[in-house]
Amino acid sequence: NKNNDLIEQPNQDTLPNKERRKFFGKTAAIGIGAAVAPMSAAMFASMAQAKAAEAANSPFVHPGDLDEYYGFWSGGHSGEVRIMGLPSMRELMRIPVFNIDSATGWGLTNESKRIKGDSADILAGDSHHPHMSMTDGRYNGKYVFINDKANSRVARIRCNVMKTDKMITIPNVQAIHGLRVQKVPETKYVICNGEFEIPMNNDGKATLEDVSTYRSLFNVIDAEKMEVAFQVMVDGNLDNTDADYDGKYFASTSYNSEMGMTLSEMITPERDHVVVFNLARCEAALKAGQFKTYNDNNVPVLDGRKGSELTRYIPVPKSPHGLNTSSDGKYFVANGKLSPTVSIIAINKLDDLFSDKIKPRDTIVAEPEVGLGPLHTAFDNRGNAYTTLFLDSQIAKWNVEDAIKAYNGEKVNYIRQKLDVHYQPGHNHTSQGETRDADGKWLVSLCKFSKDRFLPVGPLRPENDQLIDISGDEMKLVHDGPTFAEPHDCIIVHRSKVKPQKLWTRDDPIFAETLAMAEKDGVDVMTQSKVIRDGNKVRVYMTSIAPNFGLTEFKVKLGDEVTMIVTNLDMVEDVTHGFCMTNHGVQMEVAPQATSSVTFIANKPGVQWYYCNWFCHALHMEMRGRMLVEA
Ligand code: CUK
Ligand code: CUA
Repeated sequence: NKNNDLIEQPNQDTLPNKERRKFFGKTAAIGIGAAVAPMSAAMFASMAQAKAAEAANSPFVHPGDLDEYYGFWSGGHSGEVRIMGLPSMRELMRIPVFNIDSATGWGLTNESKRIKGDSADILAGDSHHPHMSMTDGRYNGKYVFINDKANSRVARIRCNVMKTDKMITIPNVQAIHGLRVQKVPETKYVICNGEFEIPMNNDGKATLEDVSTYRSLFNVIDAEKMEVAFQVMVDGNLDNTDADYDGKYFASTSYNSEMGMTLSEMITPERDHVVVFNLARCEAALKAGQFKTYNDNNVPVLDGRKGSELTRYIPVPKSPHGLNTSSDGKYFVANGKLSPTVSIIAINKLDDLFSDKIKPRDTIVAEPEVGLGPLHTAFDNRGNAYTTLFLDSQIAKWNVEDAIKAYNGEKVNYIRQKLDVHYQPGHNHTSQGETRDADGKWLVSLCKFSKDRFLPVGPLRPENDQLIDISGDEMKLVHDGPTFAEPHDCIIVHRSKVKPQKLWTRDDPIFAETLAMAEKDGVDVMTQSKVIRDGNKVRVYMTSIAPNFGLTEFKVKLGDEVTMIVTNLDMVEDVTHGFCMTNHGVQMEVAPQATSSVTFIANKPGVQWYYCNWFCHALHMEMRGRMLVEA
């Protein structure tokens, strides 16, 4: 289309488009060559006008242009993580984590089952809090960690391939909820909260009605090894958490300090607390062997209950929820939920608190009233905080230093603006706002209800992820984004921090074990397609290069256990193949230069066709073959 070529012409100079053009191949090359007709003055003028009309911090990302930020969104009880482009709010990719995924075969392939490990049989999850690894308080683009509240798990996504590469079930706890990373000096630890209190031990032998043995644990995970380094037993349950910018303290909210078992019991006390954990003291206690183990596992559990040297309990109004560290590193902010306030804890007072020079409440430097139902707070780089008000369906923008002045009796209005959002926001997040690189450009409000904002789609509605421009004095709502159940939290990472590979490298650990098996079978998967029989186990090694599978047929016996090992030899970006064995519930993705494998029972006699289910070539439909099953 000539017109399109003309309109896109000014973009040809930008590298990403050039690269993409190359990869479109012939058609695009002809297109560029043919676009010799100069643009008319009128066309330039109208484009210039359109550009000028767009705000300085424009939410518009034109076709062919790339977003400035990666967003990592949790998928809630869909169990996944999603990659969004910001500010376009285009969904770029889904990363299956705790769920099973029909397209990629996550949860079906041998590689994904190995990564899921002891929970390979669990096919559901509830992911809430995605957070990227950091170096010196800045995103380092290496990993994104995510919790599974439903099955007490923590997983890691490796950002060079954007796939889940580790998953662990946390012992001694139920429902891993709040999760963050150590920010400084680097993400040595991932921290997360066990939310639901359970008996210690939870072996069914104690009197289960006796709640005095119920505990909630704070969990500290070695980020590289993905093993629990230690746990800390606390009083009360735990909800959300965050780390400081000094590498010294972690803080968690507790909404049920009284260990109530019913809703009314849980909201009785006037005050709950924030628990602050002293990392150096915890590590010293661990080294000194001052821990116990429970439930027949050997994970060290430190005692951080009231009176312990490892922790301090700071009373705050009842049922706090979100816990957010300000991007200047000065404050922990606990969000009131049932109280219209947020509690600001000065991090530079925590040394004195731990050396008992001051009382817990002396660390509170302000408790501003922000509105009804404050859940989470985000920060810009100009001293402002943005708190979601679940009940008011608003974002309250307030100034932190002014709130502190008001707490000290000065007559200042710390509230800058309240913006209606649609509706009932849970988390919000600013661009790079949980790091030193907070840039004060964008805020996302993850609204739990969309109600009338979209075409009705039946009783179940999408959520509404709203994009808000915060670069000026006033917050401006610029985009409504329907999303499927249920993003709880997100992070917004500048694209310069993330460098994904375009092809798999053959030495990737995700399929290393599969290649080791091939080597044992004497098969070079890059050059050979071969059937290895081992009793009633059959391993079928097969190459794929568009539009051919290395085998057009292979023979097995009814009841054989068949493992398909498919290697994609294509070196061309984006040419992913798939493997699907019809009528066997087996399918998987095989991206360029990857090896994937899946095991199933050949339980149907006769001819069973397999085919490539990722559209890869003009002859994609013909990319298929037969499994001949002899009865
Ligand atoms: S929680 Cu869902 S809105 Cu799991 Cu971070 Cu607050
Ligand atoms: Cu290979 Cu479709």
